[in-house]
Amino acid sequence: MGNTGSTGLQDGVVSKKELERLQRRFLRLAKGGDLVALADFQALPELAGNPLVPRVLQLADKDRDGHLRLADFTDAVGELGRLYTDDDRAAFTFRVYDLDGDGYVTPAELEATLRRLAGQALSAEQLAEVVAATVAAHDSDGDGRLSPREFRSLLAAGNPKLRLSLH
Ligand SMILES: [Ca+2]
Ligand SMILES: [Ca+2]
Repeated sequence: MGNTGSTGLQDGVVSKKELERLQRRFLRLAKGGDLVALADFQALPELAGNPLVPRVLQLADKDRDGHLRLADFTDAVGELGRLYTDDDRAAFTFRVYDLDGDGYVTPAELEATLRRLAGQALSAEQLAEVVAATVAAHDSDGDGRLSPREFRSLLAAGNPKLRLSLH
């Protein structure tokens, strides 16, 4: 995990230099305008191999029109650059997994993201087992889904498959 593609982002921390490089990239893709389609971004060779990039870009697309403005993009990358502490990173990782943004990570959401991360490495059956076991182990209030606090405990358990890996 984690070695597919390279965004130049390290553990959620982006340097100013990397931000500037990505902004130049953006401007080239925008061809003089201010809008870039998410799909164009995902096709960039340095991002294409990273299974979490589509989701991170989707989070950045606040009005959900499938395009990013330079300001959205700069905000999103800047936010990654401000994930200094484990708490910051855990909160961001939670948002990546909480696909519908309702404040809980359900087994289906966990499965969808792990499917992206695992690719064909796990069969559907194995993946379902991993998800069921993972949720069971960390769902301390027994409601069948993971709250931010329960998700923290999952991240703290250190399953490398679940770490937010952008590099
Ligand atoms: Ca959710
Ligand atoms: Ca729960």
